[in-house]
Amino acid sequence: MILFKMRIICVSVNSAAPVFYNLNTDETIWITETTPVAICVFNISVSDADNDTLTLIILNQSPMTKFSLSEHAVLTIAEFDFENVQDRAYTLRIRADDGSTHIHGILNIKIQNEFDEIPIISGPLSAPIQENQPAGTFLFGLFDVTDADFGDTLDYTLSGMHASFFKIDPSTGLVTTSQAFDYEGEITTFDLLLTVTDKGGNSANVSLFISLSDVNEYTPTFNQSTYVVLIDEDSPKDTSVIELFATDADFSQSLAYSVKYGDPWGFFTFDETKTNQININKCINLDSPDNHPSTYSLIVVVTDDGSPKLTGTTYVMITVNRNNDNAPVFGATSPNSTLTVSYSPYNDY
Ligand SMILES: [Ca+2]
Ligand SMILES: [Ca+2]
Ligand SMILES: [Ca+2]
Ligand SMILES: [Ca+2]
Repeated sequence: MILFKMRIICVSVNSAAPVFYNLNTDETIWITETTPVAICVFNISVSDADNDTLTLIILNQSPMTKFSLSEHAVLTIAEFDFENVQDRAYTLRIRADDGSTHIHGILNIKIQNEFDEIPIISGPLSAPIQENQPAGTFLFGLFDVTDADFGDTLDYTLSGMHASFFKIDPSTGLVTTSQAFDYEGEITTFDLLLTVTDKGGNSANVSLFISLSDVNEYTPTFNQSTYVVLIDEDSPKDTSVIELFATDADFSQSLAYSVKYGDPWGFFTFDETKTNQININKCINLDSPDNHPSTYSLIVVVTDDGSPKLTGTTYVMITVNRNNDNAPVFGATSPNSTLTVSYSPYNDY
């Protein structure tokens, strides 16, 4: 009898490839742009009928490398920014390898916008407005606001000490006056606080400064329509002649005085420092051969510094008091001239 000894060797045959359960077709998931780093955004479900040890790798990812694998977990390794159009969608090609066979799966990761960008307010943050403008006047160019978030909308509000004097359109940010203002009134500058809030609740605020500008509404007026003054002949240069007074109801305007008519000789001028005072500019000698008059009727104007400028007028009547500054002289000197001397006997009896 012949006995055969049979030795049976069992050899494992890798007959089954790995199988993805959630990457069989292109899989798309959404994550927000504010997803932090080192967060698991997807768990790959894969099995192998042979119970082989599987190796998972990301073969490639585009457009940038922002994910890694830790066993079956897809992790973020960088931050995202939806406002960067290159940073809105990723494709990961993933391979599962059991040592002899491998399969591929595609994971699409899309980035979802969030309203995470804070509004930015920029200048000039101040603006002038003329007095007397009606309620509802727009204040253009007061500020600019930008918000980098795609599709964000902004809400505008005003607060602060003088907020009630102005209105702001909550959706456009256009600022208008809620009343007319008087520069000659109590308030000429306004302090406001602008707050801009986006859909994500992010807000920014800045101070706004609005200043009222004067309109030249009032003509400067002298307190007298005519001034009368008497001066001495031969008064020296810079002698004060008269001080004139004018007022202007526009707030804090400067007034300038000048002689418009009546002094072609330039005898009179306004003091350089006390600008409402007329001084002697040139000594007046009534006995000069030029035969200067002893009375002067000056038309004097006062001009404000508004735009356009306004002027007021007054009259200054100046009389020069003749000095008895010439002794009588004997005028006839020829040998044949006759000097007549009269004599009035004093009758004291
Ligand atoms: Ca935003
Ligand atoms: Ca955003
Ligand atoms: Ca005014
Ligand atoms: Ca004025």
